[in-house]
Amino acid sequence: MTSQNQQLFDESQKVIPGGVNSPVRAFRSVGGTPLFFQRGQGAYVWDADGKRYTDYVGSWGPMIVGHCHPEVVKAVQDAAAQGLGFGAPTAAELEMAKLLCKLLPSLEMVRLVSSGTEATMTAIRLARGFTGRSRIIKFEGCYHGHSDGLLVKAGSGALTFGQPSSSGVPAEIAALTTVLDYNDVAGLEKAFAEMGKEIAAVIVEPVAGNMNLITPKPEFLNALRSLCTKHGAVLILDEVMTGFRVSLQGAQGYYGIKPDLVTLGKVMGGGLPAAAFGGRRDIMQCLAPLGAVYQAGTLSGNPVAVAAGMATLKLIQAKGFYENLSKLAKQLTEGLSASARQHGVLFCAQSIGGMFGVYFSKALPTSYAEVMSCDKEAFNRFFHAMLEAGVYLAPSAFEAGFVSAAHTEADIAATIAAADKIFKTWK
Ligand code: HOZ
Repeated sequence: MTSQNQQLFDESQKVIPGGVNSPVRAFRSVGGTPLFFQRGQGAYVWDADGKRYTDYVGSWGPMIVGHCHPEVVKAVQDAAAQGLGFGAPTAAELEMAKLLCKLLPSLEMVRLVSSGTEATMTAIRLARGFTGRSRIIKFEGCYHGHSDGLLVKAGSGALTFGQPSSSGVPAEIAALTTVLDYNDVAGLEKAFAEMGKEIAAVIVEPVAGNMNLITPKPEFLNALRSLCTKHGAVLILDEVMTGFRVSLQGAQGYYGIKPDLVTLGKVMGGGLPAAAFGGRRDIMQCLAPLGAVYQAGTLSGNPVAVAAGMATLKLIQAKGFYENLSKLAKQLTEGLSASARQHGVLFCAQSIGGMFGVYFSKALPTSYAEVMSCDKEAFNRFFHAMLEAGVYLAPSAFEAGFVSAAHTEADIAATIAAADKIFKTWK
């Protein structure tokens, strides 16, 4: 009998390109039929065939308190009952702006938008408007949404399909983006020495989470900060993924680095479309209606999305929240690594806060090149075996994984046991 997932996928492909509304969902990297989800509760999701999975994707990061947390659902219901959207200011947006500025000290002012792509795209425009310069620097394998100038040697789905630079991006636009190697201080210094006066901004994922997971070397973060300051370039930390994920103060708090602009999304929307960018007051004041840099959005600050985000931001401020989250992620990666070691499988894993990476390689990768040399086929086999065992990992070797506060130690132990069974007979 054809599974419901398969039937839905067959039909979807007739009316939706590739059958999906975002490329990595198509399972092209790992092969097979994508799951169509019916519902989620806590740490679990159920597919169209009614099969339950322990979820380590968490909607690609937002579900930090688990699916359908009662307080988030109630907040959404209450907000929806008051009006789905006004396209006008609300008190709730002000509350969210104040809370974001309180939690992230680098935010002196913030503007709400609807997606991470919008946030990064506008942060770049703002940096260009502020500096009067055009060139931007990004790092190979980092993903900052799908605006033209940022889809150059990008990570996530772009990387997954071997097309890190998208067709449709004019060469003239791509030429304004300089791509360097992540964690390469010498490369960064050279770029600034050669064209420091042209550089409007450097945009970086402070923990790279769209080419699997790569942590930053402290000297790399220091060089980013000092070179941007020295040359008058705007340092944009893209914390869409790491914001409220690696710690309550994001990666900037975790590593103690102060950006000029920050982009946020995912967790701050609690699963609904809310995102933001913000930072130094003198830069943010260049935005319309105060300044000449334009940005707008009918859905910006949508009250239902803001309600979901605020309820989530309230929950993550609970005492011990990040200690517990980090402990769970660590238990997972340490347990998987120990099992692989015991069975002689070339595998390693690491976590930071509530995000983690698993690699079929001898050592933890620190660069794009090292991620690319991990055994992708081994990951794909592991992915499918885990899926069979009821564990949902990101369907690509180039995406980070996420745990939520709804995962229990028993969930983690069951996941490790499932992997152990697979590693035992691994060839
Ligand atoms: N860009 C997301 C992964 N890093 C994927 C989003 C999606 O497919 O929903």
